[in-house]
Amino acid sequence: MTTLALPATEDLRARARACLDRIGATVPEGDDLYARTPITGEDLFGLKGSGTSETEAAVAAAHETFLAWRSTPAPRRGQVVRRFGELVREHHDDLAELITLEVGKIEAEAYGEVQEMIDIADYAVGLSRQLYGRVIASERAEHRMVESWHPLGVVGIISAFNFPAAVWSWNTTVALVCGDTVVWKPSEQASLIALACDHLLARAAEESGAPAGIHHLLLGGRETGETLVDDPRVALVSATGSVPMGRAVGARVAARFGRSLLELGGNNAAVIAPSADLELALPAVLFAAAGTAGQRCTSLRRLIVHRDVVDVLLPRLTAAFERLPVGDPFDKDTLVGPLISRAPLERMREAIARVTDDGGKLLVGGDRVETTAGSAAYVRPAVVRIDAHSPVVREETFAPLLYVLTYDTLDEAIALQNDVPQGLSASIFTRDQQEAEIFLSAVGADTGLVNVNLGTSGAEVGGAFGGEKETGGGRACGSDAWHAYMRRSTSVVNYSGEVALAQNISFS
Ligand code: UN1
Repeated sequence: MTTLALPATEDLRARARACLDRIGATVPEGDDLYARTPITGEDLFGLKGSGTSETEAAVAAAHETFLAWRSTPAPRRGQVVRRFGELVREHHDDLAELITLEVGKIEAEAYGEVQEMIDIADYAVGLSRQLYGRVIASERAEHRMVESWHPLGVVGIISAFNFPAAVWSWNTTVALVCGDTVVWKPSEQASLIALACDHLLARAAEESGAPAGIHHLLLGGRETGETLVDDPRVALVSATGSVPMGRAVGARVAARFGRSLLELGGNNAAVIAPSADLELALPAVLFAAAGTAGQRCTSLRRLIVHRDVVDVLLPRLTAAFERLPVGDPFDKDTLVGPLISRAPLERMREAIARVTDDGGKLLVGGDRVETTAGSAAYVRPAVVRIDAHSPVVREETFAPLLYVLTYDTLDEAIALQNDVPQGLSASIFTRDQQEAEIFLSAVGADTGLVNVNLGTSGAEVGGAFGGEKETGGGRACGSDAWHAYMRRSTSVVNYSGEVALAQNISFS
């Protein structure tokens, strides 16, 4: 087996510097935290972080700005997002390159992530003219009942490394048109991308006449996040990350009666029914399981295959996994880049060890790819055949590890899909319409995203994105997810000139 040759960290540092220069962002150098590239696993820059007093000052400034921003007409608020979208288009290549450099996504996927930023910006601009309320029939004569939506306040965003720019954009573009201001604590593993996004938004604000204080970036770790989460001026905390993180954030925010929007782990399954078109299912499964090196919250973790097709599907699937090119994400032929760090590699190996102890069988992959850079974490995507009821299947391992389980009846497949604590995404591959409808119905998959004849990942921004159970219940992106970023008021106007109590009460 040959050793994977990787570029020199020195060159990657120069590339990162050049991207940031073209974008116009400056790096606050210091030694509080380190920007790293997973391509070699080595540090790029030492950074200055935000301490407690900076965090508090950012929230105070965001709150101060909110008091004026909330009265700016929503279509005008949309102008800052429109300009932001233009700047993202202009710097599409630079942002994508930075994403590849800092989180290791292959170029096509990094480019796609920036496209997702553009898509949500377009969506939010349209939304800025559509923050509709309702008129509701009043039970009283000559009374009008209306529902209005008003800006909520400061939105605190805590984002993960795996969608370092798009998930922030989902939250920020929508929050801004809703009249909120934003304080963002990105993942420590994606500070450079955050600096780039923050700079482009600041430029958009300046060029569209919006106040600079609508957005604040905090670089830092857990402590910075906790200060943000506990601040009563932060009306909504939108957090993406692990279930333990969400459990802690949700409880702390609830304790002060704040609102939270949680996008946590997934343990997503695809069902391969006997009638499935395997030509369609195979590439979809491959992308969902091994794309982004298995580091999407929507990544496919469990393949639930009908017993009649498993022997046909498995050899083809394992052969396809075997051929997956793992390597430098800047290499055009690479489909699987590095893991973000050594930690998920270790967790993947532990999971494989547990599975094999439990009677499961590793069919392909799972071995670390030797590289010229010792700290990098490249792994061959793995497929494991395992008993459907093995406890390890209920856990999410954030790495390219796919469990294959078998089933006999659709009811059993649905029960298996639902028998995990997480509830983000599920799909079924079938040509049987009745089966598809049942899978989508109230007695079907219990996830927030449910697909037919496509994989579990790669949702479009137009729909509401999020999931149930330990995934946290939040919804971001399109549809009516903007409601989470606003406060609702119900108002009744009496134009009858008379006293009329609801429920026919007489009080005279
Ligand atoms: C995530 O992994 O946190 O649906 C977000 C998808 C992307 C977003 C994933 N649009 O896979």
